[in-house]
Amino acid sequence: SGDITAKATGPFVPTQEDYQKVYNEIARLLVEKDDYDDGSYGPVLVRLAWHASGTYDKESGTGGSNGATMRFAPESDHGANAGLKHARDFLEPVHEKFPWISYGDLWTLAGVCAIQEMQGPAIPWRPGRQDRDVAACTPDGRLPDASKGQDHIRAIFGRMGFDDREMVALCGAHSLGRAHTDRSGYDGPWDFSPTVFTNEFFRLLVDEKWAWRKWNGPAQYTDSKTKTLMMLPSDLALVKDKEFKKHVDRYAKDSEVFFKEFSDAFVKLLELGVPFKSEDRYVFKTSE
Ligand code: ZEM
Repeated sequence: SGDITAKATGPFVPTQEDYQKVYNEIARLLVEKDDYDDGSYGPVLVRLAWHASGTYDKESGTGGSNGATMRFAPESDHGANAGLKHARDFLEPVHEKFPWISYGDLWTLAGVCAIQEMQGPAIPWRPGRQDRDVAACTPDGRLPDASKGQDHIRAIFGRMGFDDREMVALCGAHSLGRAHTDRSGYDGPWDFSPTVFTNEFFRLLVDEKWAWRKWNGPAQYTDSKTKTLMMLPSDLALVKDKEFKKHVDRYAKDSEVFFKEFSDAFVKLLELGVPFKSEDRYVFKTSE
């Protein structure tokens, strides 16, 4: 009888189908909770997945999405993470419904779900992150500073193990969402469809005239035509730097190439520093 008991209460091993259920629940909540920003929590979920992962340091092997240490101060209070509580709180009911999933897996899966539901590319994903405690929090300063240029971008993303092409592709996520004065101090969206994943960020970078915005906030650019869009100094660095600009031009011209190269780089980002047991990745079904 001991055997039978062990079988009945043995550890729950989730399957792809179980993770698809988590995906579906996040997708459902994205539709249900539309009273936020431009009508979607999608962009801030993408930013949560990115900031959870982008702390990775390839030399020491520390940081990354394994551990989900942004649950704790001091990491939750790092300036770069201002506002991400909205994303973490949005996902809390999902964790209550599926308590077997680690926060690291939940946050990265939510980033994948948000991108796919906002009409972006498929992002193959695999589970395996384990939550760690406050001692694993990373030091402040590992995420990029928007007031800086190409050298800083190369230093920060180089530390994670990315090359120029991947850095530019990843920054294309700025087709989503907006900046908030009460978070980063910056203000406004990058394009006219902040809840749809497109290559518009690159197209606008190349096609529009960007001038310093005249205001009391931090130095940022505004488009000369409508004065409703914005670019960060770090965004403009992508067209000021010759090597970066090559990729900006490629992505501005060809949305398919951008989608493919973004997906590859985002898969890599979400997996930095995670000791996976399986090679198999899941491609989740997007909702209708
Ligand atoms: Zn962002 N990002 N980012 N980014 N980001 C903001 C917003 C968003 C930088 C940055 O300083 C800022 C990547 C790269 C870089 C998103 C995704 C990704 C904001 C505005 C700033 C200041 C925050 C606010 O006020 O709410 C810098 C300097 C970057 C590199 C040089 C990469 C890589 C991303 C994902 C792959 C997203 C989706 C947002 C919008 C968030 C929202 O709440 O709407």
